[in-house]
Amino acid sequence: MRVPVTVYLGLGSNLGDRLNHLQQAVEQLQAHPEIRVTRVSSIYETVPVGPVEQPDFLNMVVAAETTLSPEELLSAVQEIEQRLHRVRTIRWGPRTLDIDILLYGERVLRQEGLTLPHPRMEERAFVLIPLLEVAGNLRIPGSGATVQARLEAAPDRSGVRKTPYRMNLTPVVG
Ligand code: X6L
Ligand code: MG
Ligand code: MG
Repeated sequence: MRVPVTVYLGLGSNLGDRLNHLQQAVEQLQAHPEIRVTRVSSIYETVPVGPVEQPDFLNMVVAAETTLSPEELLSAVQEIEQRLHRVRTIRWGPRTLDIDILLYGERVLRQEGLTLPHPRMEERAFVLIPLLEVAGNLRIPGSGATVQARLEAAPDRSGVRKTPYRMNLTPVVG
């Protein structure tokens, strides 16, 4: 039996029915037999960061426990992205659903296709603001910085606005 690990996932959508995409994503994560969603952040509307001009995002963070390995978790979230019709065209371009593994327990990993902690999370308010809600005093593995400290230095803070949208976490018995 594998010991469950606490993971944090960053979710984003900026195409189509963005809220529905996030809701479907959380439901599909929860439906996975080896993933238990434990906390969901508020939902934020965020100005796009990066080199591509694109629509505003909805972003949120979920905390979960999983017995999947990092690689297995990556496959699971990529399957969910595919089911939500993610099409990979422009790098860093618009997408129906993006699920990033931000943190996998205390693990620091540099593999092709999977870097942990997520390589850009420490400078992105659209990740750090919702992460702070679900992981208050956490220190980021590797750097040892707190989420709060990184947030104070994040350049895109003014582009992150809390929405009144709320994810319903349907409890799973068992
Ligand atoms: C130079 C080159 C400067 C690349 C910045 C920035 C690359 C952001 C990738 C960059 C660069 C990213 C989201 C987003 C994206 C999102 C919001 C990325 C991946 N995803 N903006 N931009 N929310 N607000 O989820 O983060 S593209
Ligand atoms: Mg992303
Ligand atoms: Mg991604």
